[in-house]
Amino acid sequence: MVKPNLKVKIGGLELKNPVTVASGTFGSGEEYKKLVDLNKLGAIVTKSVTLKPREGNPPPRVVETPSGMLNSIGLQNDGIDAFIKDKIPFLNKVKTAVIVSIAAHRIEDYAAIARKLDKIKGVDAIEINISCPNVKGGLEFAREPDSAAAVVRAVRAVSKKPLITKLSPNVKDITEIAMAAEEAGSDAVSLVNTFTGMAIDIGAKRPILGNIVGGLSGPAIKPIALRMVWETAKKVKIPVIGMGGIMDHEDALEFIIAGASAIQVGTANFVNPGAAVEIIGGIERYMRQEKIKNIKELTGCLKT
Ligand code: RRO
Repeated sequence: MVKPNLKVKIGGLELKNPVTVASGTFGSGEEYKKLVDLNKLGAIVTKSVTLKPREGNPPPRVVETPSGMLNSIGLQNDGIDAFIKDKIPFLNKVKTAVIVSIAAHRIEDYAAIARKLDKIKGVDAIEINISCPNVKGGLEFAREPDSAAAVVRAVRAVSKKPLITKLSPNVKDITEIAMAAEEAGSDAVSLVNTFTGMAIDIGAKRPILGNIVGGLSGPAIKPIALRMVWETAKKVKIPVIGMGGIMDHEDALEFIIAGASAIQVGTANFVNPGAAVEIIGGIERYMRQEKIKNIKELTGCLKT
């Protein structure tokens, strides 16, 4: 059998395969260059960047739970100008799509960051993070269709890059937010960001995280994320990028069969930096076994 075709399209952007690494779990890629052949990845999604530098939340910022991980990083980053100066030169050398995640508290700040990125060669798409659970107001734009749409419209007005809107699971109906993002001009939606949760040190009778609450990711959230991806993919015409506890190629295939055009590997990178590359190999093996020539045949092929 000829090599299966794993190429997928996200708006105008073609990815060599559907396996990408999730924002906040892979730095800006350079940190992983000695561990992983970055050129094999479908895309690198960088840690969310804000207009001005941010120190992030007080430690501890990460805690392991029996089936997942809680984080409360609090959007630590050096700000967009330092990102462009320090990170883009390396990212320009990688033969992988680069998706820059952006976050803000004000609509005009989202637009200001996107305007700066619009001029930068080597930024292939923007992921609009409206769903950070760990900073005050970080989730505000993700909660209502109108506010999500307002952010997307403001970014769309200043950017020609493909736009992906990253959605929160901490909402009443994620499909409504996805449809609003589509209507406002988003080229894709990615879901889900982390679920708000907490952990307590029973000896000290204190929260373990410095910020008390954090975002839960990992295998614990996979069935819920999968259900949300399935529901969303039925409601929008734009590509859905699925994530939430994908640890191996079988998890990735579940998301693709549920309706995801591409997937993001997040928490698994902390356990095994090679996870995403292994997942690409696993998907290819499955396609050969099942005699599937094109990954597009798999997206949303769920029989119900
Ligand atoms: O930085 C964080 O604490 C963080 C962000 Br921006 C996000 O979108 N999701 C998450 O779990 N943590």
